[in-house]
Amino acid sequence: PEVVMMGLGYIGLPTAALIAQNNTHVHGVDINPKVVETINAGKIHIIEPELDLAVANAVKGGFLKAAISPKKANTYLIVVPTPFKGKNEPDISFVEAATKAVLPLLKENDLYIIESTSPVGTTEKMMGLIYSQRPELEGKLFIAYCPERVLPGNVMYELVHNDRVIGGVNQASTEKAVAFYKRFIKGELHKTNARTAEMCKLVENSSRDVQIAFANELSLICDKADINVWELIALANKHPRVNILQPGCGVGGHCIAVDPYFIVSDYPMESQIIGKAREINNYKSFWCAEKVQTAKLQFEIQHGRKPSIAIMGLAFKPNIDDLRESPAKYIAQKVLQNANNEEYFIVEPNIHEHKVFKLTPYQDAAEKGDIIVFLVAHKEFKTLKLKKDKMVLDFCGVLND
Ligand code: SAJ
Repeated sequence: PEVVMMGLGYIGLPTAALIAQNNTHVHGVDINPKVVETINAGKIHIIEPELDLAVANAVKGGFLKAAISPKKANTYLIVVPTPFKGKNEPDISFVEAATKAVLPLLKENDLYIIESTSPVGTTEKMMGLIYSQRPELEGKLFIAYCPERVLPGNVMYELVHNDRVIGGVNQASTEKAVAFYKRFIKGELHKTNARTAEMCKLVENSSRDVQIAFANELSLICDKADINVWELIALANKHPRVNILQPGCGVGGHCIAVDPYFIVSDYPMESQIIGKAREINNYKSFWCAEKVQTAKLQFEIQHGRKPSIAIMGLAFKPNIDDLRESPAKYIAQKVLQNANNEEYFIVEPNIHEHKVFKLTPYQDAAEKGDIIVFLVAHKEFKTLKLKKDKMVLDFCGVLND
């Protein structure tokens, strides 16, 4: 193979398929034998539009093969997860393990690229690790960091068309990495150094988190001030230089709710706003769960009986089936923990079955629930005609569109 892809997850697999589509042999590596088996059968283990066809074609054409260990190649891409450990500390052990696995295979002039979201300094750290084990290669490898910035649900398009930031540990590495990505990517390729590229990825997601926190803070203020926050934001956004995002039931997913901590844990004194934004966005979910509790009591006082409650949406954002790090799921769990013999209907139109939640079709839940709690602005909910006597808690603005 020409390329070894370490990690065949949400980013690694689409990237491997894209490279293979360009008639380049890719050897994909994943520690999970089931994933390897699935891909070699021309199938996929994640849900992403158009990915299934891309992988099926790449495998059928013989350009993509998966295995549990790497092979000799010219270019090595590290695209593995960087989760947390302990108290919001980034854990780069997967990046380290993948690097150790390719270490013995490296030869002069090879290109080694990290794409995984990583704390600042990780690329230099891995360079140190590589050269400590292979001193004869010192200065003879090209080493770079190039983060991805694709939006789940639109990965196959954005992989090709988004601009990319590429930072080498030296000029020659940057140039070599740019030449590599140029073969597959139509977006512009912006050159910088490795540390700036690492920080750039973290800053992009932190910027969005901070902006959402501002919207969420406004939603709390408006709740007290008896002002419709959706109307308020729409009006404020009529200003030519104001562009406020939408409040919701919190921030989820595996990027925006995670990456800011990579800055906060390394620069705790300096990252005041970034840290506070995380707190505000986390608090918003807790606040929503509390609001449901209050609504239940209110209903009981008004009607002299217990309400039934429809929880609308579990995914981490609209129109996807991904529940990872989902604030809606957290709120649903919290509300169910507080259950006191009320009847609950849990809705997630993008999922057929769930091992914990018993799911109800959204129309039934909206019909039967006394209290309707909108957590995710799924498109299905926008067309619902709710009866007048319903008590509605719209935390995601689905009725204000
Ligand atoms: N959200 C709001 N209000 C908004 C927008 C979003 O509450 O106005 C919430 C969503 O409901 C969701 C969370 O924020 O819970 C994150 O959703 P998202 O659509 O903003 O982002 P992700 O996590 O799907 O993808 C992000 C993207 N980053 C940016 O937009 C800066 C994507 O480009 C990155 O590639 C991705 O993170 C990643 O992998 O890092």
